[in-house]
Amino acid sequence: MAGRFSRTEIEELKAIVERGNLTEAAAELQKKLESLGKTPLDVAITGESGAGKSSFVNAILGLNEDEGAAKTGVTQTTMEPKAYPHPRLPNVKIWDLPGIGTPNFQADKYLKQVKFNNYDFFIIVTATRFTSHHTSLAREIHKMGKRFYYVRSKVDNDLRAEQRRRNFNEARTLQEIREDCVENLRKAGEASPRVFLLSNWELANYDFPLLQETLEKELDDQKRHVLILALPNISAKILQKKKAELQEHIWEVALLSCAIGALPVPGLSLVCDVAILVFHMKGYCVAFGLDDESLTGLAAQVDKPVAELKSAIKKSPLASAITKEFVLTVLSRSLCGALMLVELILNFVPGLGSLAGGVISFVTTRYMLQSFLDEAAEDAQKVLTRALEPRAKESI
Ligand SMILES: Nc1nc2c(ncn2[C@@H]2O[C@H](COP(=O)(O)OP(=O)(O)OP(=O)(O)O)[C@@H](O)[C@H]2O)c(=O)[nH]1
Ligand SMILES: [Mg+2]
Repeated sequence: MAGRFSRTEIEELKAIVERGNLTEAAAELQKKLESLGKTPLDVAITGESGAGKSSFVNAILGLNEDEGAAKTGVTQTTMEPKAYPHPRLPNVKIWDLPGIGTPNFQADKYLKQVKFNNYDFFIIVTATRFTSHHTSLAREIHKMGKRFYYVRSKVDNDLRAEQRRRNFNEARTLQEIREDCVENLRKAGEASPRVFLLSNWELANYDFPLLQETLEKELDDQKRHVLILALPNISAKILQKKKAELQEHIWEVALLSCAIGALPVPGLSLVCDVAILVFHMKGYCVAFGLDDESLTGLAAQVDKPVAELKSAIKKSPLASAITKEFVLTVLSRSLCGALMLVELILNFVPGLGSLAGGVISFVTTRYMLQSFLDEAAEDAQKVLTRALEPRAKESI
């Protein structure tokens, strides 16, 4: 709820105004928020040739086979890892590593060659069975103090083949594949194997959500934040996660705005720092795929006209339309609601009165970002629903 203040928020607000040195507080908050947005995340995808590494890179980044995507179906001969930056978050890179299939494969040499230290974690992919190449690689990765995850790709193929059988049961087939993988891994020397089954064509299904949750649990706070924002917008659950993650940082942005707003800087907007709002609102749109590039990519993926997806957007503008002028217009509309909250908080914490400028900034920023986040999340869900709807001719 936009109008409610938590105890922590009020305590932080009091602390920041009581500390007195607002320039320092603003600089500190600015640094914290900037480093959060710029934290690098480097994910290495490895496995034998044809396992579906390049397809996984494209699926995770939401790239289509045309511009910027990793080439699939072609045999790689190079030993150079290739970086695929996230199309909108340049600090996130997925690395397509060379195949590991050569008969004289040596895990330690391979890891040196691909500069293992550059990656936050490794995903080891197979489309068939796991062998000693995979496990020796995993052991070396572990020795280097890094994490790895085993992925079994192309399960859509396996399910399709099994569907022809009379007693087909999807859950049972998946369980059989999982048990088979675990057994291969045990035989190849892995003591406690954990395998994620997925299809690069249907990332929202099978074990990808579980892999994603596991990664979130095992990454530190900053990297988790970056990972969540970089995830492809393929399910309602991912959209909710993004919303919660962005929401968690609203009050920090508002505190920054408070510290700036309380400073007697001539010429600075009295109500709040508009540039901060522009920056974060644009960020929300990009995270939710409410920008031209993401919508065009999604339209190509689901084979629908981009205008059809755009028509599902009801409330928020696209990232490119968020300008200072746009924010000022919304501000003048929201000011009444925000000022009522200012009054509420000033009555609630009387000592804050002396810093009315900062408090107004805090409340207005928080109010604006919260309302915008709610609307952008709602629109993103509408776009997703529209993208996943069966096409008109199919529903006849
Ligand atoms: N059905 C199905 N096919 C897939 C999947 N992932 C990849 N493929 C297909 O498998 C083939 C190999 O995929 P790539 O992504 O090129 O494999 P790679 O591991 O990058 O191969 P190299 O670059 O040779 O090392 C391509 O024809 C893909 O279209 C999947 O999840 N399901
Ligand atoms: Mg490849």
